[in-house]
Amino acid sequence: MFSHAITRKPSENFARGLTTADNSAPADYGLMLEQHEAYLSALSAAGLEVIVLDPQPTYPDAHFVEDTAVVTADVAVITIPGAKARQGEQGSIAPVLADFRKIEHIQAPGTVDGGDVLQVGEHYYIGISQRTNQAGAEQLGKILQRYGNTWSPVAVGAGLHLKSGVNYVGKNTLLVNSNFSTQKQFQSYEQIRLDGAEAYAANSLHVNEHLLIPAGYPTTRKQLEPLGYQMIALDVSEVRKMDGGLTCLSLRL
Ligand code: CIR
Repeated sequence: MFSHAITRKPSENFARGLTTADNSAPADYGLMLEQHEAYLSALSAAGLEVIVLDPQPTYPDAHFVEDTAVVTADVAVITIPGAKARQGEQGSIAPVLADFRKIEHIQAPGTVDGGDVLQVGEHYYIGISQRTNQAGAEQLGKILQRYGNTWSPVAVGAGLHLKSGVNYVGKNTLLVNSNFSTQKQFQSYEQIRLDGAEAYAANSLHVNEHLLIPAGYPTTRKQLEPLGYQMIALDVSEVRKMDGGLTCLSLRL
């Protein structure tokens, strides 16, 4: 069970963050704040105490706090995000996490984005992507092993992060889009496979007995219903314009 979530209010210049999306309308700050507030309420509804850090205008992507750390039951590993423009975001996360966990650090030249790290029980899948390099994955894996966990690398061929395409929703089940459904390591799980038009919904967030899902994906919602969780659908249009999703906006602990 998670008891806390660490989040950060988006800064006014959040639309200057990194994106590959082809946005017909630029991301809107007012709407982004509304969507972020709704996200915070959903985390509270899932039983979490929500910590909201101040905006960090120096880093327009800094509200995507998930990328700055990997938190397990015993340790918080502070990352070095893979994108140059984001390196430095992690500095202000470490002291917050130090209140809850022992702290370890990824060292250069290693880079890791938390969005590439998928936890299933005590095993961690670490995506090797444009953001997480081999050195970073190996460092993280070694730290996780020291704390009694296991890990394995997964090549992220498409999409920004590993968790852009696959998430664990409990009950031995992965929510997975076509970028990862045939991945060998994921064949031993039950899979809820998302069709092409709903591929984005793979970035849903399982917290305690709740499932936060992006609004507008009716087929995915139906596929998830048998799991029996309380589902909360959230509009994340402005988050998506900046290549983000529901998992990226918080660190759960
Ligand atoms: C970036 O490109 O780094 C941000 N605009 C989006 C990060 C999304 N984070 C995540 O999926 N964990």
